[in-house]
Amino acid sequence: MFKKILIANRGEIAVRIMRACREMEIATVAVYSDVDRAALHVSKADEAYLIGPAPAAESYLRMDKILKVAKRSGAEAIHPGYGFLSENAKFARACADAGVKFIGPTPESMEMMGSKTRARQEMEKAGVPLVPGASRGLQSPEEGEQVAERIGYPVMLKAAAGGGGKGMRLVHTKEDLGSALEAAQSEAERSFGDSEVYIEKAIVNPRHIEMQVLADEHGNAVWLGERECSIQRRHQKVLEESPSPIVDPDMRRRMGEVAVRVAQAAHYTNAGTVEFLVDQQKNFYFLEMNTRLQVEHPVTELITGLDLVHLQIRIASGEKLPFTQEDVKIRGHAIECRIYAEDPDNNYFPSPGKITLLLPPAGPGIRHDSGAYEGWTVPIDYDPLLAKLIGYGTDRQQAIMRLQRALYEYFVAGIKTNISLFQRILHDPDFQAGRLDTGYLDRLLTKGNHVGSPQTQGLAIAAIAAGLFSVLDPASAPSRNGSVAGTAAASSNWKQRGRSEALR
Ligand code: MV4
Repeated sequence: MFKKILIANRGEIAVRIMRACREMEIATVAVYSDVDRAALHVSKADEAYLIGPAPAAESYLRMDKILKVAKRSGAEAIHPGYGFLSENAKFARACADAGVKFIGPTPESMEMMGSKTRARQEMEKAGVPLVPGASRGLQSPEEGEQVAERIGYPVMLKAAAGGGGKGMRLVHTKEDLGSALEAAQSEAERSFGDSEVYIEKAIVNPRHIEMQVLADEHGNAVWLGERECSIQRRHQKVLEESPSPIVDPDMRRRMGEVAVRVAQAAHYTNAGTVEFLVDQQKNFYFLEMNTRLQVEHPVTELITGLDLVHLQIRIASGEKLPFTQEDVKIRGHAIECRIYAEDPDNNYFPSPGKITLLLPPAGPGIRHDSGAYEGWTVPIDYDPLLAKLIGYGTDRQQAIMRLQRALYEYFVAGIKTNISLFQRILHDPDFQAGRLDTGYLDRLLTKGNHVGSPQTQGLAIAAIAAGLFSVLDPASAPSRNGSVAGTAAASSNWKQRGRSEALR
């Protein structure tokens, strides 16, 4: 087993990985940019190394600098987290060349899944259900028109080197196809340096449901349940849950078996996620495979009781999976809210700045994976994800109730956050009924900008008043630092009364 692991990431995921390492008594090495000097992941690590200025291209994406720190610190493995270098085959190769274990799949698996046409071709061979279309790039508008006649409009043009919604175009008629194809090809060239564009039948109002898979380096692979990820805004997930409201045990098993087939076809090792589009008739189609640990992995951890980062590290150290598919049991329901430093009243633009007050929630069924703390200044240079708030319950209703309660408790001052958005979603009848698809959030946000029910408004105002009171009149608030006795005595009359009555 490794004695020391370098975490080549920042924010909440770096903190989360360090927690797993500490539980496994593995020393941790952090890397940070100069704007992250005071970031939480730096203080949580056993060692920390400055690797450059704020821009990711000069710090968190600098493979050479990260590998130099690995060498200098004696780290035997690197965990890339998500984003940054997590799906960079060149980095995975550079780690291998440097004799440092990359905690993730092989470069070959990454490269297969990085090209969406190559992935389709390999999945076709493996008998994986694909969206009707063509698995090679279109050579001419005429070829596109022929395929579109066969599969029917509307069709979706997609960049082979794209993913996550980048380089996609929806085409409704034959007349629009030629110009759309040219535009898609030039955009793909500009964005990815690869102009290859392929065509699929457009699935209208699909759900995005993904299946977590885990494979060791000895040929064993299992599925760990699905995640409903349809609540997205501009291809950025906002809220995810597991299990999906529409997946029954039989569908789960069928999706899981397909996902394992995908992993085996890719000679996949470590943690990965197979993305599916699901149509209104609950047919599911392979979309793409994410070759990294995902942001939303906690909902799978909560319903399976597994620690995915522990398992990633154990797999990377050469261990076999410590369980079989039959051992995987799904219990309860988990819902994750991605807490972003964004301003809901200003088109969700990033809202960096100093967090002057932070009262995070806790209590039954609440998990809070955060990279933020009171007094920290949220930088403008990176993705504005502050934390993930996950509610767990024995069923979906209890998970919703617990999250609603936790969101009332969640108080952040100094920056704007999207916390209010989650109250709207969790109280929305369509959400509560599980009536979701990838267009859900756009519809909710155009329903009008009310700030929730009178109850949520009243509670929100009460929370703000309490927060401000504790800032404006510290003497009356429970002490957070400095002398406890005086303020505690003054603020906990019930204790005094209890004591005096006890003395009578
Ligand atoms: C599609 C689709 C409909 N039909 N492909 C968007 C990101 C990338 N993962 C693929 N995506 C889509 N591909 C066909 N043939 C609709 C989407 C899509 C989407 C998919 C998942 C989650 C959110 C989405 C939002 C808009 C469009």
